[in-house]
Amino acid sequence: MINRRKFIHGSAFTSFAALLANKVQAMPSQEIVTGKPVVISTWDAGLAANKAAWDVLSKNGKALDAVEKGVMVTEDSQNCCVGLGANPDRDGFVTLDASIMDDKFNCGSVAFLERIKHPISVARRVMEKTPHVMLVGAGAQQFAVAEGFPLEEQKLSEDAKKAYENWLKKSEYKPPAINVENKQGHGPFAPAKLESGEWNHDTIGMVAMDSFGNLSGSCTTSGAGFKMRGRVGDSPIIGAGLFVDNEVGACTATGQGEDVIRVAGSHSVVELMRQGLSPEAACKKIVERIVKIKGDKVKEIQVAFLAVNKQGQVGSFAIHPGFEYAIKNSTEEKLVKSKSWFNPVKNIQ
Ligand code: SD4
Repeated sequence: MINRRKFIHGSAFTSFAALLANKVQAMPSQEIVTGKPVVISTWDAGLAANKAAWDVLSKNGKALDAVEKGVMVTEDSQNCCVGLGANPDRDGFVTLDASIMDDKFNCGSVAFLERIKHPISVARRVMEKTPHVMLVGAGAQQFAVAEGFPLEEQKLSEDAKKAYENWLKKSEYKPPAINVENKQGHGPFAPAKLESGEWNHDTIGMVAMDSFGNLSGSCTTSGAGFKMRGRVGDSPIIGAGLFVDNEVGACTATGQGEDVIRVAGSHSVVELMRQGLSPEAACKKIVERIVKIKGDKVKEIQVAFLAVNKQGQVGSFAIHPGFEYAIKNSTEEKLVKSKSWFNPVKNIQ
């Protein structure tokens, strides 16, 4: 169990006022300007996902196809907490959320979907084949099966099984304290350390600009581990976990979905970019809004936004240090550490 002292950063502070006083962002804003096409996605799983997206983008493919193909890699991965092997809800069932949005405000999503391997592709079918934007639960599953998606057996990964058995001992839905020193847990979304030693996350959000300059985005997740049955996060909610306006830019979110939803996070970031803010500045403003709303409780949650604007400028901002994103274009392929509202903390016992 992580010691509470571990997330109190540096000097002692006990109140929200003190928290505000300690807020620092010393780093100069050096946003990455990329050529098109470009793809960016959340966390380190984004590296593999970006490769698949790049296969599409580098052949003058559409951003929409790229963001679907990209996150399918993550949904497929046995070592990942995004797809069917992920942490279950508190009743032991894996329930998945996903959304997709193109350059013409077409969008589709699924939520509380069980036993389907590629929720992102079901979300795309919702967008393309139904008059609706969102299908949930049994209805989403029924639609997926009718569209030819196989109904899989739920098979928790070994890591998820262990985590669930461990959770059952107390059966408490209580976010673990944040340890900003390691891969910086983020409430109930603390990254899982896999047997392989890798860290993993339960969400991937991806936005891309293709060689025609068109934007699209996708977001797919198993949501919060051991959540209440029926809980849906921000990822399938257009405007919260994902938003694309082809005239302005695109944004995706990760972290505590409830806090992303309450500020219509991704939509708010895009609106600020419309007003002229850079992607990083826009992400920062919405993080600050959440920080203000949460007061002292901000210590317990992580939220991060990742955005690209129409000029190919990329930026992100998180509440806590440790959020990273993967970027790929014709000249580079790398993980970038995000700036954050809290300072990076070193050597905390
Ligand atoms: C959710 N935003 O369901 C997702 C979880 C997440 O990294 O992003 N985890 O609230």
